[in-house]
Amino acid sequence: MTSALDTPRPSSHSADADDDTTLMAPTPQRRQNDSATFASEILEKLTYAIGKNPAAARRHDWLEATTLAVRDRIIDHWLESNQKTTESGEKRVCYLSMEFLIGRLLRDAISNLGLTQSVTEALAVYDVELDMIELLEPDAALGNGGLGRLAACFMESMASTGVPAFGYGIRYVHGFFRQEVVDGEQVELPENWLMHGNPWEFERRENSYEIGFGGKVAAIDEPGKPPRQIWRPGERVLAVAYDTPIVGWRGNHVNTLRLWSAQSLDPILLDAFNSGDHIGALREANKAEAITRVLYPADSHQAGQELRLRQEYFFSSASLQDIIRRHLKAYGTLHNLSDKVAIQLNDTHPAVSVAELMRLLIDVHGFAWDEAWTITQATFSYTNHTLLPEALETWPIHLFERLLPRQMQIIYAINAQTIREATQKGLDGGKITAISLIDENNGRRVRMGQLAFVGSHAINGVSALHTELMKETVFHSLHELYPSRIQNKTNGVTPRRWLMQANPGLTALVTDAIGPAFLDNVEKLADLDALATDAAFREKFMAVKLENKQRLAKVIEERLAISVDPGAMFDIQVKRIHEYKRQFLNIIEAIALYDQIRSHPERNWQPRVKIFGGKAAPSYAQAKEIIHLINDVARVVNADPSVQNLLKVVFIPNYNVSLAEIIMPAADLSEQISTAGLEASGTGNMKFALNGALTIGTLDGANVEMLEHLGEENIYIFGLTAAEVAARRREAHSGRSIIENSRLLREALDSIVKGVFSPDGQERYASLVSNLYNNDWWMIAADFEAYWQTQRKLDDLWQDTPSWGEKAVRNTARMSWFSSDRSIREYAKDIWRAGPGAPAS
Ligand code: 26W
Repeated sequence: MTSALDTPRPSSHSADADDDTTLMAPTPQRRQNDSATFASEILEKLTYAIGKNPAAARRHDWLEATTLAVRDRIIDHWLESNQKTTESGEKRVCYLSMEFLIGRLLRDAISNLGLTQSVTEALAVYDVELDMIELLEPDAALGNGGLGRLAACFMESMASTGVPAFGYGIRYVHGFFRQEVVDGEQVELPENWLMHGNPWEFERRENSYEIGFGGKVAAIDEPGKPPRQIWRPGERVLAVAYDTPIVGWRGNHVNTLRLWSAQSLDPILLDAFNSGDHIGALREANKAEAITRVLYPADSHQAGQELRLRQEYFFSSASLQDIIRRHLKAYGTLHNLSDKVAIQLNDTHPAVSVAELMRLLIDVHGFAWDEAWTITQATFSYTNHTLLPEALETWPIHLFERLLPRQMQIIYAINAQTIREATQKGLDGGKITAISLIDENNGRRVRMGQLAFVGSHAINGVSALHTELMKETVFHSLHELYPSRIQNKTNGVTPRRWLMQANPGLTALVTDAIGPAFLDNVEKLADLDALATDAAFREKFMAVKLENKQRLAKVIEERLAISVDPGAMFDIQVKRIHEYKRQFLNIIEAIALYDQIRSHPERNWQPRVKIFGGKAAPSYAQAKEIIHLINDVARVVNADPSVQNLLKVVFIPNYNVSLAEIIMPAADLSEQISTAGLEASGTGNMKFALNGALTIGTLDGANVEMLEHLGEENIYIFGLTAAEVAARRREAHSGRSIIENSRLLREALDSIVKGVFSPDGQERYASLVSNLYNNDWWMIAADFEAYWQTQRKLDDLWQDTPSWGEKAVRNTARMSWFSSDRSIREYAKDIWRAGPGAPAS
């Protein structure tokens, strides 16, 4: 165990056992990968690791035996990767993220190691199907949505592109809640991914660190030495590391996802226990362990709870102590830290790291302020994922001071230094208020965005539009002060998981058509463009789509007992439920369509299945009402024989990574309809289009760049621009006159208010609807007409099968730029200066 709380440590080599030594095998043995070897190894694992023979084995035992056999291969590659990085002294990237939404790992590992065929054949020997057992693996839901999934795609891409990296996060006992729909409403149930153990993780007790909270700061004035501050925490908990290997494409490189678990320091030695108060002692242990018990289920609203701040500091401090220990062991000094380590802050959740690294450098390792600051800024960079004011983290000063008194002092000092610099550069009072790390207007709060910004050498947005808006809005004044710091890094998704694994049918077809080069270089997908006008190819492409739709239709039938026609257009919106994402706009359009089909049955309507999925934050009342409305509408529409073959509405409960893997390949139409200026990037938009769905979307987030890459004839853009939304908001826009002038919209809203979909609850949606009349903050009324018209254009296109098919093929062909490999290469080159091709340091 290492303590960096109050004992100044000499800059010397540590004797701790650690990952580098445990993972330093002489020459790892290479196992055979043929199916016979696999079959015998799976049998051996079943027998000796699980203690069963094939006759007694349940499906879950086969899953575990298979996982262990595959894991052995990964460990071989893992050892090699670690050894290579340690020996070469290459720079490492440390990706600090509160969330890693990794989903299931078995298919990912098997596919990246090229073992799919061997493992399938090996299991067949025992009459076991890989496709069946892999479904039993829990979906690791250590994240809410886009930010967490991006971290998972980035980990996979760093391994695939050979960037040596650690992902650092929290090992939540309970991940994101499981959603059920009962009587149309969301019900939240606890998630229990560790229930059957977790064969992917390795506990590393030797990598444990003490994390302090509370207490006091003492000034120490020793003769002949400069006075210094020492933090004496009132509480300490232990952070224990759990490592999961992350395998890159073809197993060329394996990185580590290191998640921290909180444990009480030593419950047995607690005074309470000694005095016989066992319950009291357990209370202490419980309090410590509560830190990593559950993921906060909020993706756009700051919870503001003390426990959340504890989580943030806990994993930040543990990660930094770990980084420092490894660095000291290799180099014996921290002066060159930023040459060897790049730390990426995934949003502001780990932003307290800026103050914590300063504390460790100054108080523990004896650095002077100026050098500590230079090292800190050169080491950190920060990604912003949202401009929503309610999502920008701030903490009340009194809470921060009580929990982290020394870090608070350091933040004040950073603030004073920043304001000095701004004043010297001639910034006026208003601008100084804007850059201040302390918000003086709302009961004095620490602004984590400002802290992350000033502590970093590079700050990035996640799409071109979002980055420009960052410069104009939240970070306007900081951008003026440090004009070269903000840069754009448009998001991406890993083609391994989101094309090759999720869509084996399309992968086989593409391999057949253009050869396998795209597997290693996704940009080769562009070769498909030439086939978009080839009728035979298009038909095969749409036949694969149909199979994927049949697979989804089966899931819908099994889970919801709703039968949908795979020949209908699958129009899908899956993502967190939020007002700005405008699922409400989508369901109003469904209602208007329902009305129109019934009043004009003679028109040439095209059959559609409107599919929704997503979770609402448990405390977000409006989002939950929207889920309720979708389910209410679904019940009425699906039971109405007059629209039977033309319209179905489906809400699939418990949207998660595993469901996404079934849904993305099965979409004809992808709904990306956020109020312009509010979706930082979106990554679902990329997964859908890569799998050949057309997009209906606003000029928001990465949709803007998708338009550039796809060409305007291959994407359906509608609605107000970000600038127009901002202008309307300044003019105190309301929806009333728009609604009064649009019969379609008015009638749809009237039917909601009249209780057509909620005969048992007439008032249920009154406020949802009156918000549109009185305010229309999210521009739903404002964009409705354009949305409706664009949907009808898509109806027309649907009838023209060759044209639809051509556009679908072009979507797959032209989406390769949105690979997270491309994002990672840009980060590596422009921000981290790490990875293949980086200058040696
Ligand atoms: C403090 C509460 C909280 C928690 C999480 C506020 C905000 C967040 C995240 C920033 C929410 C999030 O997941 N943002 C999404 O990040 C994706 C990856 O960059 C983007 O593609 C999405 O547009 C963005 O909404």
